[in-house]
Amino acid sequence: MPVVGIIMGSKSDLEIMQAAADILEEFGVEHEVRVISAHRTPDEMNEYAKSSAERGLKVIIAGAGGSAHLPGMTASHTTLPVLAVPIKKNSHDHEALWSNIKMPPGVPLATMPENGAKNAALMAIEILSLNNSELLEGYKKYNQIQHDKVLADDNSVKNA
Ligand code: RP5
Repeated sequence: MPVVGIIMGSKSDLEIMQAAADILEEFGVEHEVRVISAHRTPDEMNEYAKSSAERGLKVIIAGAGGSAHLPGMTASHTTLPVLAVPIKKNSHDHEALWSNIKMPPGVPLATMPENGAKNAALMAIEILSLNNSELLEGYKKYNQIQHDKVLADDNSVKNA
């Protein structure tokens, strides 16, 4: 049964959002991937968000570009934590980021960096780790590997 829902406004967002699925796969976290558009399929978005907790999801990762209403509107319809990934396809585009961080007080949305699908998945793992010691151990190992790689890189650079 999936515990993380990865949703995106368009299949064209998958090239960015795949990084979230890859991380969850690496950690063995069951997840589902869906294309759900706030504007093109608004009823389906409402239904997805409203049924998410009772279906067993614990966290939702929502990516969208442009006016990027999907993450915020999903957050409005569920008590689950929603992690927004503002999709940025062109170097001058920042509207999705602005849209996601401009939530009104009272409706929280955890907004990741632009195209930050990897961090969204890691944050989902942090949330799930609060009640899952095995996952927490895996996450600590992941951080240790990152740490050791920087030390190895430092060694290789300073001794070059
Ligand atoms: C947004 O509009 C989607 O999240 C996507 O980033 C953007 C463009 O969608 P497509 O025209 O590629 O379907 O709703």
